[in-house]
Amino acid sequence: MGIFGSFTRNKKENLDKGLSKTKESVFKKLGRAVVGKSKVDDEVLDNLEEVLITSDVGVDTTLKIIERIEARVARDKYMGIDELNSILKEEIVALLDENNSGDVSDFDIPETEKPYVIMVVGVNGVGKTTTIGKLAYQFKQAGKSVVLGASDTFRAAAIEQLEIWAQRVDVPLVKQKMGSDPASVAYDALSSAKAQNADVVIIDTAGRLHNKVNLMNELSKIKKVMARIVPGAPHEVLLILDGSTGQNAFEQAKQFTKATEVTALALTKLDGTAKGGVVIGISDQFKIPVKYIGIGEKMEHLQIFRRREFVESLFSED
Ligand SMILES: Nc1nc2c(ncn2[C@@H]2O[C@H](COP(=O)(O)OP(=O)(O)OP(=O)(O)O)[C@@H](O)[C@H]2O)c(=O)[nH]1
Ligand SMILES: [Mg+2]
Repeated sequence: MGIFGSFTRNKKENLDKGLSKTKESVFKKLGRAVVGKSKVDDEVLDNLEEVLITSDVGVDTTLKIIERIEARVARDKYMGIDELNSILKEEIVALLDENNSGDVSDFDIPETEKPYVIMVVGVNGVGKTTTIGKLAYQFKQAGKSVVLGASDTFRAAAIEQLEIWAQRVDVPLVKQKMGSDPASVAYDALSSAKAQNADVVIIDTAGRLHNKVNLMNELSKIKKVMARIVPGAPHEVLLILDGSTGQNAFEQAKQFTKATEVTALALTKLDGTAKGGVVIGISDQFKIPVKYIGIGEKMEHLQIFRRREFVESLFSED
């Protein structure tokens, strides 16, 4: 197995640990849902529905999952309680596979776009800057050269925070003074990346401006400027959502995707919350793929969202 075996094992351990609060809560509830039962009947299905809804999977996605299990019980005539867990996992993975193409294979970027430009958006405090730092780390590990752009010029602390990440990961940062034009910072960052022949540029943006219209105008202005320097940029607009806010993350995704074009989602802070089920709901309800999940504050605590691994981890006891 060599290093790959232990590498994979570490990732699984990180995932299990990161999801431990959700796992614990889901498992407790599942246990209660089937207590004293030997087969899956209507009462078990009702209880299961409640387990999924109270685990922040969301009503629509929960109903789809229950329908699938019902159909299966009807087809097979009998389903023992001991089979329920593995069938639940199977059906959730199948559901998520339905409206999504394959998982992203790894921290990678298309080689056809150079520099590949990622613009990171989301409301304040969701984990944008932290996710950028973690992404820079992963891309660098994968042998890519990375440039960061501090287009959140709204607060001085925002620029400093990105600067700390740039130093930690050892990648160049392009910044200006607080209060300067975010589009101008993006312009500089892309120009610098081009001049250095860098592989990836990641642009931080402000989550809070005076109001929402201002924010959306700002984002479209940044985009326009980017496309002037690198045709087709931004290649990716990554919306960050705070998973620990459960159904609020859902609402934010709805509002943001209505107001601006988003191409990928990242759900952060899944450690420290029992609301991890929200990833399943969001992955099912939005056409936009969940690409990354944040499971801690450290550099290595960002993972590619892999449906099967995620579901497997969430519904397994250890
Ligand atoms: N536990 C945990 N904390 C996280 C994770 N991601 C981000 N955080 C923490 O969440 C807080 C906010 O993260 P930021 O990266 O500053 O969020 P932001 O969206 O850039 O915030 P603004 O710049 O204020 O809009 C910080 O304390 C981070 O350490 C995560 O996956 N797990
Ligand atoms: Mg920030």
